[in-house]
Amino acid sequence: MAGYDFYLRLNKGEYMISKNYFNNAGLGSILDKILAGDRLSIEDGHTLFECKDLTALGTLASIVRRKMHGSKTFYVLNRHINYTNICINGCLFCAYARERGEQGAFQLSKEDIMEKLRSAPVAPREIHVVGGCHPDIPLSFFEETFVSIKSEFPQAVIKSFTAVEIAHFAKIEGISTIETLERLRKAGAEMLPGGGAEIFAPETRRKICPKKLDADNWLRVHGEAHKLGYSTNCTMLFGHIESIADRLDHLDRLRKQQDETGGFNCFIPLPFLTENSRLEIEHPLTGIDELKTIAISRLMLDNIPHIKAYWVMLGVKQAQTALHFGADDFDGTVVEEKIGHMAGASSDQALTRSELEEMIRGCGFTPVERDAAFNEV
Ligand code: V47
Ligand code: SF4
Repeated sequence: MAGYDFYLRLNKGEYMISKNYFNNAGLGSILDKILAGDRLSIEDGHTLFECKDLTALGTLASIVRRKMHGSKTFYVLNRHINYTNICINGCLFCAYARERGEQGAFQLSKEDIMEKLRSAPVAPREIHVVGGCHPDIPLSFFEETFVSIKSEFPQAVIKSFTAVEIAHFAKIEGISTIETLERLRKAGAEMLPGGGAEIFAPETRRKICPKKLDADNWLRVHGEAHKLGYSTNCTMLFGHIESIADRLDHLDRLRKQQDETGGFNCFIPLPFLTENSRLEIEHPLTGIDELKTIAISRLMLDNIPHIKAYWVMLGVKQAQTALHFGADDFDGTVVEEKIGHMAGASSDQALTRSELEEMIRGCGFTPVERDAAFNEV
């Protein structure tokens, strides 16, 4: 394979690319594909995971990230609302869920939700609503709540319910997931968050969340949402008992779904936090593995525009580093978060606009405030 050196100038980033260096790291042909804009195969994904040269991986992911977004790093003024932790699914990894009547179980009323929104330090542009699969909260509760939210916070986009919750509501109401999505859209929902994807590979999924909606149905609900005009996000929970092949299978399924229905806006790689979990983990996730997985996600998901460095789960410092490994979004103010913090997240509950901007600038990027759909504001 020919070795040569060249400068690559991309949207305010300049890279000295030595082909010999990438050849020696075993990544020469992958560099060629990336520069040509060609899709990476699952085999390429394995080569990337096997590569020990973290700097080479980071450079490849940064090339793609710079081509797509230059030095911009996005953030949003958002507010999370976790409306209940009562859940019938009992996923083994989950530290958040409780059974009804169990100590620590909670369920917010419509007034509780409105009060939380009113007390947010700044008016949110994105309201992220997710919770457990509660046995009997009717869909009408959310329809009424969303109508009130939209009338009091018309500038905010409601990003609500994982595909798992959508399928759960459909089941308890005896209606289709399409009808569920249509009713929620009419009430004001515009986006679906990416949770509930966990890991798609059936055998591993059965071990970590046997009662949860399966991969095909998770993807089907997102496809239906895309066709109804929702834009949606997607996630992958990694660093538990899954294999590298499971991670690559997961990324490949998301990429195929995106080829078909095209509505995924952002991918969020979620490193597994182990506190209060019933899952036994043999090899705890390392910081290196987190960065590699983020970089490889950027490289494999050539058709998903954004990769989120979710500071709540990664921790702020690792989220900053992730911006040099392919991530271009820093999520947002969040204000109150329970899912990660009940699992041992050591990050703060909230960040302010100026903290977000300072952190982004501090690692050499340009902060850009966005709305929920990634339009610059
Ligand atoms: O679905 C649960 C994960 C997800 C743990 O769409 C855990 O913009 C790590 O999906 N350690 C919910 N992760 C969070 C989520 C999300 C967050 C921020 C933004 C968006 C978006 C989506 O959290 C769950 C599950 O995959 N999770 N427990 C844990 N112990
Ligand atoms: Fe319920 Fe979600 Fe926790 Fe699973 S991960 S137990 S669906 S709250």
